[in-house]
Amino acid sequence: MADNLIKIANDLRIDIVQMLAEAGSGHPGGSLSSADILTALYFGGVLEHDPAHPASPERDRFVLAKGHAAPALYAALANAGYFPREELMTLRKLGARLQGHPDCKLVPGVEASTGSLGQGLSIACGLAAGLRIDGSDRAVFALLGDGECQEGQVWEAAMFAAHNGLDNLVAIVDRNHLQIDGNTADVCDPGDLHGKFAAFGWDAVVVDGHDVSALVEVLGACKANRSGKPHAVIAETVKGKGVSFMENQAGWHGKAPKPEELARALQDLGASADRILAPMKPDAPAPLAVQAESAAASAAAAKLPKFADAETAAQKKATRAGYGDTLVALADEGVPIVALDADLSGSTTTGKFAAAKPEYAQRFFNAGIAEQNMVGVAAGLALSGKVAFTGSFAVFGTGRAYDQIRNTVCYANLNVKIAPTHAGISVGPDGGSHQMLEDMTLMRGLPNMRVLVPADYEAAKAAIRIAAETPGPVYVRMGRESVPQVYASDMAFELGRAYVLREGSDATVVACGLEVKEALEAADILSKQGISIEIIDAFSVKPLDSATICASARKTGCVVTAEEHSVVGGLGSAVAEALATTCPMPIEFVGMDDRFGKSGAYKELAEYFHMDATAIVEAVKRVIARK
Ligand SMILES: Cc1ncc(C[n+]2csc(CCOP(=O)(O)OP(=O)(O)O)c2C)c(N)n1
Ligand SMILES: [Mg+2]
Repeated sequence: MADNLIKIANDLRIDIVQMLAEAGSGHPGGSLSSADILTALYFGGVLEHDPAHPASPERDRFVLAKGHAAPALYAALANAGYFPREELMTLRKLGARLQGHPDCKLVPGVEASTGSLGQGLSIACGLAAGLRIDGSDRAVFALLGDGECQEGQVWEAAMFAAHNGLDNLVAIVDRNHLQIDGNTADVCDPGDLHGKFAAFGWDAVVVDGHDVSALVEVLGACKANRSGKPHAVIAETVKGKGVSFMENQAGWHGKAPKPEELARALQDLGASADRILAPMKPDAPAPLAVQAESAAASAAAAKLPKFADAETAAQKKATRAGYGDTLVALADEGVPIVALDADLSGSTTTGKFAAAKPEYAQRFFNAGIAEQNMVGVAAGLALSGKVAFTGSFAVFGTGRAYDQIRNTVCYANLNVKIAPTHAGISVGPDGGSHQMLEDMTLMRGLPNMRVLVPADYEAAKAAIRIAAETPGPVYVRMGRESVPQVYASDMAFELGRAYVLREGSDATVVACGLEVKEALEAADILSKQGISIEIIDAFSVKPLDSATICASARKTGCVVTAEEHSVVGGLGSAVAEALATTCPMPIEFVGMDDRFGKSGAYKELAEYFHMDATAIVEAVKRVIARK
């Protein structure tokens, strides 16, 4: 068997250099260093897998955290039979499934989309936790680079795995001692990785990463050992292994061989004629589909909102108050909810989910103060079929974890719900560091992400429910402040809808979140002055209900937007984009004027920063004057 595995590893290397030469770009060094590890996993009997059934629940999972080594993974998958080997020659070309970094939406056998280093171990943690929830004894393997171990998120994940006793998880580090800028020891020494993983509570072992038999034995033993600790395998390797002029050369990290270099590489690897791949063109890429969010919204029948009665309206409640309870209700109905938090579960109310039932406690994960890992773990849980909600304050839940939300969640269109609380200036005395005013900008810019901004408690509960029922990523923006209730408990909310709360003729005010109550107050003030405004609650900021907004704008001839958020990139921008392309007209923006917040009470801040009803009144007068 050992000879056969050695031949397979060599075959993978032959494929790697050919695909990279054909692509004209990519990463040979770290692909070649990991070829023996992948051989042990896929061909040495370590991974339980079936190329004919890549989604079989009976499979072990493998996450290529060092996603730039995609050529090695693709070569392993193709040679194992997941797709035709000839397709390897389409790598990195327009129309190809084989993207420069692994894409789990496109390629059978690829478990997770990776490429932004430091995130794969978190995803693997989520997968391992998901298997445990499902009562499966399958294992999860992740392959990391040694330079990658400089990412703090790796150690967040290491702490999480040990804390949760994920003994079905095996992290393999491709310890080739090189990264882009040179030796890992010179760039920023990751040091004794064996000692570090051991200190984090892992079972750690060092192995020769080019001895396939030893790898099979060690990896198999890790998989079998369920002693309560996760497993780290530090595989000592040589970057560029197998191609003489690439070995131990940092310069060959991310450079494709030229034709004469390919010939030398193939000679080094003793490639026989039958292993040579012919150039192949991918199919033409599918034509771009129109991103028809607003079209979908316009198709929805106009419905009148159901309002709270006066008594209910007077009972103020925070939008966040219904979050945890709604998660419990959804789980009770059989939705496979998992909830995660980052040490704020009391404030966000996700703790209510954990406390509701012992089995929900098993489906709740406190990542500690580690938002990046929290989002990565949520992604892994989503990949194992769960509907994953993450809680934190908006500033940390979006800002600290933006790259994780972008590259791990949205890129793969995973069923992760980013539902933080304490957005905007209503956080009050905590001050500018905690007053998140750019989250809508960040979230609405992300492909696949939907953005819901509830105006009250009922709308927030509905938003959580819609998020759970909508496949893919959804952002729900909740606040800390208690606000009057606008809606009745039987109001039916929909994704992509805005609601006309007051009809009027002189100006349209489009508000969201806490600004809805300010807009309602402004309407009362203005009506006493003989000015009639139409108020729209833009519950769904993305997709935006541009049909409802434009219809109102055409009627009144001018628009004010109001948001407890920066005027850069949030609701105002979304409405301006919609109006500019369909019915250009005067528009004024109420919101934070491109600056940070300050400590103070919410009411004081709303007045100071011109985000209160008075500010809306003034903006309405300005915009009417411009008609
Ligand atoms: C978050 C992030 N930062 C930077 C990069 C760019 N990058 C790609 S590969 C690489 C070096 C990786 O070195 P290592 O983890 O040691 O991988 P290997 O040596 O196995 O190729 C860097 C910095 C990235 N992909 N992700
Ligand atoms: Mg390295």
